[in-house]
Amino acid sequence: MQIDVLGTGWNDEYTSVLMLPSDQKRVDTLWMSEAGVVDAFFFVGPGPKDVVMQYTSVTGTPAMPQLFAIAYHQCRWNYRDEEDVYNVDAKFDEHDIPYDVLWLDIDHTDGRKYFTWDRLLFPNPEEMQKKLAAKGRHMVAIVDPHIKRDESYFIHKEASQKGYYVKDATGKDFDGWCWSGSSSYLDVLNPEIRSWWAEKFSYENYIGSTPSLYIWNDMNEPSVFNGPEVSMPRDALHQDDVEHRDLHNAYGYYIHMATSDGLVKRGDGKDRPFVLSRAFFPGSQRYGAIWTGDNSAEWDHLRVSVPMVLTLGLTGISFSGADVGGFFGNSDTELLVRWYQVGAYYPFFRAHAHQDTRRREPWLFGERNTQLMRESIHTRYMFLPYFYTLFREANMTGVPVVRPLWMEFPDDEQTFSNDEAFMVGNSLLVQGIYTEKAKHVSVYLPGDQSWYDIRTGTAYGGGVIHKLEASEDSVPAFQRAGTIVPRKDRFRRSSTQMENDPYTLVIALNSSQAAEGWLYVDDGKSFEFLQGAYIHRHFTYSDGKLKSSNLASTGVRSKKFASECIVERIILLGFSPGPKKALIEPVNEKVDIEPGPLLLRGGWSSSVLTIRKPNVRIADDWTIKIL
Ligand code: NBV
Repeated sequence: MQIDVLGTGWNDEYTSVLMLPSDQKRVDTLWMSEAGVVDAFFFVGPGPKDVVMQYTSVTGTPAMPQLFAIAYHQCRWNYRDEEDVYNVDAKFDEHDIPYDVLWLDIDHTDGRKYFTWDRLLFPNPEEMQKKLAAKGRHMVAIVDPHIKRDESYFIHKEASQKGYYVKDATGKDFDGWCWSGSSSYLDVLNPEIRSWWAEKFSYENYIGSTPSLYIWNDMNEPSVFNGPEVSMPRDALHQDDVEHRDLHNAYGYYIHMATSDGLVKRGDGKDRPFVLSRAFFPGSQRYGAIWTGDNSAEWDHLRVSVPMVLTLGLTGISFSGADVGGFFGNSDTELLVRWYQVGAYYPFFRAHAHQDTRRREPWLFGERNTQLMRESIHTRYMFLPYFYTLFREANMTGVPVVRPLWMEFPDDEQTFSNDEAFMVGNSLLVQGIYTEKAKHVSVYLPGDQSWYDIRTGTAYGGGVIHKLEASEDSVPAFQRAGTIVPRKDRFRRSSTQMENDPYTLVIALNSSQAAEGWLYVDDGKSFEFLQGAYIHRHFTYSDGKLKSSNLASTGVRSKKFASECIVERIILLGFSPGPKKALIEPVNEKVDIEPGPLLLRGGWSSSVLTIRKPNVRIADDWTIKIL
């Protein structure tokens, strides 16, 4: 097996590690590096979470994204023109499907000169972004790093005059072929050139951009169609005559860094950036999200997306996802639906498709399939408070948002080779369905505690493989006993419109009749959380009492975040015999506990109990006694 340790896509193996087969308990490896000095760090754990924490203490923890960025993204190469954008946007509303971001691929530009617009197709880009922003929606435009060699293009003119391009071995500006035709590449190894690039994202420089526009860096390996291994020649020269072979794998990282800095600096510099990148390097997690590149509409590509996303998480890159639906080829409807069902749990949830594929927005496959895709997207929106809390955990500790089962159950050997199921945080287990017309699906539920089906509330034993009927409605997902998961159950057009909505807490008891969970909330947008403007709660259930206590630092907090949001519903799983009343303290009010549905639009179940309208504020300390 050959592992491309620092590979950034394509076939570029600049450092390879060969794992040599061995029957013994030890593993031998052979390390080969094309150039440079190998820095080896050993992270001793002992647990898998400790290793990731130690690794990200060296390379950096993931940036905290804006809330919108972890909601659903709709992409396609290409949304053709403004009319297309408005139609797609309107259809989401018509079909009652939330989405947060609409993406523009390379053909929105004037001749693939990035930072420009094709004014015939997009005559009023600012107005277009503002119209979507009025519904709390955002847009993302692609900005690739190859610069068209066209004297009338302001980026090229300035870059060539300033001598900012990577040089070929003879010292001339390197000229390679990419989407824009004859192109040159900025020498982003040089900090001066990175800040020049960052400046290009200011509203004055990027004409037609507004505060709701964010960025996608593609082709940043960098891709050079006529170069060796579709990249830059190894003897191309960067600043101080550093050869490309010495930094190839970091090229994409530097572009990502400079783009992300540009978005921080534009305007009043208050908002967190969002930049998606295809190429990455250790540390890329500090600059934004990564996707797994050009996959295909095939069942195996759906299957492999899960270990790919899990592996990225283990390398500190927790904000990642695969193209939902598969980039190349036409997805059959069942595959597309299953992909939405799994993709709804990727940290980065975006549908994307190649320009040669048939259109595949969620309403194009008949009412039943629209409903199934809508439900998957709704599931993601429902769990947004939980996801956001996990993103903050990743931001503070490096522990990824989605985790292999063995990260949560390191003592359970049965989890070691299972990469078809995964954990979202410590509380949810998701099992993908990766075959056509599956009648059954086997799910291994680790540990010795129960698991509750997130749709029905049915309890399943831990430490057992369960053979379940495969439902077309969803992939199997379970809440682990002993956890409390925060949700928001009202569906709006976009995540930003859910800001003031009330919460639901789902408490799943373990065999000691206890559970705990967390909720992190801030303005979802700015950097003020770094100065203390956030709410961080710890929910515990034990001795018949649910308590909400403050986790936020009690030290000096120069900024505050206030929220009037309340908890509108508490769902109890694993309570038997069923209690009838609850006492809310400190207000001393008694409320009823009734049987009820686990999901707002789901079936009714007598094993699920609900405290309706406890109306406690998420910002406050309170206790609810189950009587
Ligand atoms: O910009 C066009 C595509 C993009 O849609 C895709 O997501 C990238 O991975 N891009 C690659 C270049 C074309 C690939 C065939």
